[in-house]
Amino acid sequence: NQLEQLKAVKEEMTRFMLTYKFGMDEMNTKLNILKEEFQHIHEYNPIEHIKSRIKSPESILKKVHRKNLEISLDSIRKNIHDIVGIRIVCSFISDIYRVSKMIQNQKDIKLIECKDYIKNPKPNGYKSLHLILSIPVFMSDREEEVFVEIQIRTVAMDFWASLEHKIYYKYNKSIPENLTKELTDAAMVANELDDRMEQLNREMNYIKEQNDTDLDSLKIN
Ligand code: 0O2
Repeated sequence: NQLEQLKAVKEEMTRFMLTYKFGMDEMNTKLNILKEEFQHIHEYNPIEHIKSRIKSPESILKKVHRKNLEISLDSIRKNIHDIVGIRIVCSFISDIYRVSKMIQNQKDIKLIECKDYIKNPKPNGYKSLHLILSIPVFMSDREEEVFVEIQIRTVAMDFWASLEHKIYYKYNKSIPENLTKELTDAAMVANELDDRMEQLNREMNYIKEQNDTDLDSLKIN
């Protein structure tokens, strides 16, 4: 009888994790469509690359413990919003908001929470736009809303965050003070690079628009 019970729990866990995989697949399909269509229409791609992952059952349980949550699938479903994590890396800051809007404009996607660490960076210098979304997943006998966390950032923000993340874990979550200061300085440099690249991109677009207008007037004449 205990064996039967264990089998049932295992089956429930597998179904639970599968639902998140489907949610991730669906969101990735949506993002790839946006990416391809944008490239086709605007001859430009605001998305540099996309990475996605599903939290392992072990990390989910660690978070349950850290947040002192009730130990049940229902409580995990309600309270842990980053079982599916997708990171979108863009070239320019303006692309981040453009992509975020395109995602939120889709009818079946609900915005649950938006944390704008670009307008309000973390004290260490961390920047990114975080969206918690819910997306419906249709299965053979039910429909389920799945939470997905999307982090959208520039190449420079991503470069900084991945190094900071490595250092954070290397020093067991307490980074020495001199490194903290250097990381904050580096975040400022990354920030400055983003601003300059954005400006250059604006100038390039302006010149392109001018050229297009000149060409159009040539066609009319
Ligand atoms: P990992 O390994 O990337 O998954 P939460 O614990 O998610 O409920 P919080 O802190 O409100 O609570 O979430 P927030 O602020 O939205 O941050 C969640 C994720 O953003 C983190 O996930 C990181 O991926 C990223 N992040 C946030 N702050 C920092 C930072 O200072 N440096 C770096 N490098 N990344 C950051 P995890 O689960 O912590 O880590």
